[in-house]
Amino acid sequence: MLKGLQYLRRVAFVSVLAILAAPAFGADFDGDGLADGVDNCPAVSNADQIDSDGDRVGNACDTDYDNDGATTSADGAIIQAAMGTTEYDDRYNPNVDHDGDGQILVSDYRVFLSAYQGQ
Ligand SMILES: [Ca+2]
Ligand SMILES: [Ca+2]
Ligand SMILES: [Ca+2]
Ligand SMILES: [Ca+2]
Repeated sequence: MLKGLQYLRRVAFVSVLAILAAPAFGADFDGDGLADGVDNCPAVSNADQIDSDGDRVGNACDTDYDNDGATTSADGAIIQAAMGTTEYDDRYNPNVDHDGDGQILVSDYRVFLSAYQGQ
């Protein structure tokens, strides 16, 4: 009886190892279940992969709101214009809602700031 249980445990353990080691799955740096190669934010956990402006960079890490290739003060102006809004407001901008909670708050602004100051 105990032997059978140990066997099952071993099989389960080996299966998990096989899944983790399978090259097809690749590395998943942020642990959101999507391999880095297919993850639109490889360094930020965003299992939903929402990309509202369609530039293939997920909202969770896309701070280039005007899509000019860099995070600049122009992008800062875009998120500032939407600060404090919710998805029911006209000024709400889904592109700057990094956590996708339907509100543009300081938490979203921090994502912009860290990208802006980090360059
Ligand atoms: Ca990932
Ligand atoms: Ca995007
Ligand atoms: Ca920009
Ligand atoms: Ca938000």
